[in-house]
Amino acid sequence: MAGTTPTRKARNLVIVLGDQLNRDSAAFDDFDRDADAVLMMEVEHEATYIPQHKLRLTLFFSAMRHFRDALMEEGLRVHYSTLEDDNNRGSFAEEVKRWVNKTRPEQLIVGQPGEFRVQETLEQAARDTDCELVIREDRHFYCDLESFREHAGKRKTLLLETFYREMRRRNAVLMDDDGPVGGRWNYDQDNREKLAARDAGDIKAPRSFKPDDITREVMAMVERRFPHSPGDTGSFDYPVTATQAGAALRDFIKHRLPRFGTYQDAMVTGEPYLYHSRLSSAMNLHLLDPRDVVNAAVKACEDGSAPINSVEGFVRQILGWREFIRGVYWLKMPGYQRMNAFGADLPMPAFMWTGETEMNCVHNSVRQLIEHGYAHHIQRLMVLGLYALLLGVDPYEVHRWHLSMYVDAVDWVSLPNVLGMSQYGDGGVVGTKPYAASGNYIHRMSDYCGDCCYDPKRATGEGACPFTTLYWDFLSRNRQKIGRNRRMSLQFKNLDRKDKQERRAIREQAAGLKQAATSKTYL
Ligand code: FAD
Ligand code: DLZ
Ligand code: SF4
Repeated sequence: MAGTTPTRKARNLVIVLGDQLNRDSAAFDDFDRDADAVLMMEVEHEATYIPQHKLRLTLFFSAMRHFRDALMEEGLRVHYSTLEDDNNRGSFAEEVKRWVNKTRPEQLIVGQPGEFRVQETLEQAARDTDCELVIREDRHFYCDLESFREHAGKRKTLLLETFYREMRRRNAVLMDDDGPVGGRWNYDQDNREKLAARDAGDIKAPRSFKPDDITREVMAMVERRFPHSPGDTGSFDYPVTATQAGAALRDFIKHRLPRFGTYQDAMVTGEPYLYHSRLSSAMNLHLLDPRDVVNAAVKACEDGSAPINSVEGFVRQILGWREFIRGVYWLKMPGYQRMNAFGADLPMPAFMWTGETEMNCVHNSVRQLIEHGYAHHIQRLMVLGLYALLLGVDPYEVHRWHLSMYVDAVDWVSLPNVLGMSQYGDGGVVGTKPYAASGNYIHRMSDYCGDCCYDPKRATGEGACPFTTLYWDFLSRNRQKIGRNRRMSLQFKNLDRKDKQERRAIREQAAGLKQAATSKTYL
């Protein structure tokens, strides 16, 4: 099936955005097949306002087209603008106006968009066309925005742990009466093992989905229209339908969940996924309901096929972090995107787009990102994010780079994770301290340093690890801002052990690194 339903007047025009591909969305409540129509728009602007990874473009367009076909098979009236339609005006604003003029609806209805910018655009388009826009709560998430606001309103500072326990109680997840299953709320202490490369090779990789005709058509279109975008469509194997997403979930629960917890922080050269789920893009496009994911993990714990440290660690990511991050986004936008606690202003180095650097950890992580549009949490936080933080890159630029490079990035989830958690640009809204560390952390959790020309222990001189140099420089530079944070006292005590001469040498070496790293930029 393809294309779009013949145009006639609609009562309600229900807008479905590229990350809203769930049929049980509130936008479809009281949908009347005889009177209402769906509008889906592929638009050039969303693919070009920042450069976008070819895998990300393929994922969105292919999943949208599959969802369109499923709706049409059900008999719903769907107006679908493909990127290559001659009449396509190229942006949400202009396409909404065009379709409102054609169908003359009484109301536009949309689920809560995943991006503040898009919400504002739709509101403006509605005003311009004099058509009422109804924005419905996004039921995909466990926590509605009002409940998060209430949670935040009762507290001076936000803390993931407090929110997460509230969510566990409220949703009766991993609870025995009023206490946590297993007697502990948190198994993080058990979840920090390093993994040897020889053991990583045996882990079953996530389910791979062979592109069908629709996906292949999209891949060709992406290569044709966006030849200069990062990456290559050839390696595309992500789930693009709810059925495929369900299969990916079952595969994870069976093969990787049992050891997810123990090795969740490990990094191994050439092994992008390890025990991770690779479910983020399916969830973020709403092909997969987080409740189904959490319930499947809890069931694995109940039937003894996965231990509590793994199941709790995994549930914490979804019921805790994912919901918390979304809550912060809508609580703090639009001001949040301008926050920059350290006043960091450097551009993103070119090698963060190409991987052309001698830092083996960065090289490997970026090459993997180019190949799969994916890096796992610790690569994001403690390699790529850490490098940008220590160097002093503008946190909003890091977020924009992140949106460009990752298949699972949508504004609501990328911004608080990148600008907040990894760059501490929000001054401590998401995290309680900056995730600042030297090359020694990477050495402890990966095999990258063994093949690197730098020495993670050395901060100065030839062969010094740039992470280690920049780490000490970062602490010295930002002492005024974070020196009193009690959770960082040990780090500052260690800095104080360095004499004046050493500190000067660090400062000079760091200045050289910054100069070299930013002398070439990509954009
Ligand atoms: P797993 O390790 O298997 O985790 C399971 C699920 O938990 C993920 O699929 C995801 O849905 C959820 N999750 C875990 N941590 C977080 C978190 N901090 N915030 C939200 N959800 C979380 N996740 C995104 O989905 N999109 C992003 O754009 C994104 N940007 C990030 C940027 C940085 C700097 C960091 C540190 C984290 C970011 N995350 C983001 C969170 C996390 O890294 C990814 O969700 C995860 O790596 C995706 O791989 P996975 O599905 O294999 O996850
Ligand atoms: C990421 C993306 C891309 C590349 N293209 C489209 C598109 O053509 N149409 C669409 O509806 N959504 C697209 N998206 C997702 C949007 O950029 C944005 O993240 C969501 O609309 C937010 O809800
Ligand atoms: Fe990365 Fe430094 Fe280790 Fe090299 S030595 S891999 S740059 S942490």
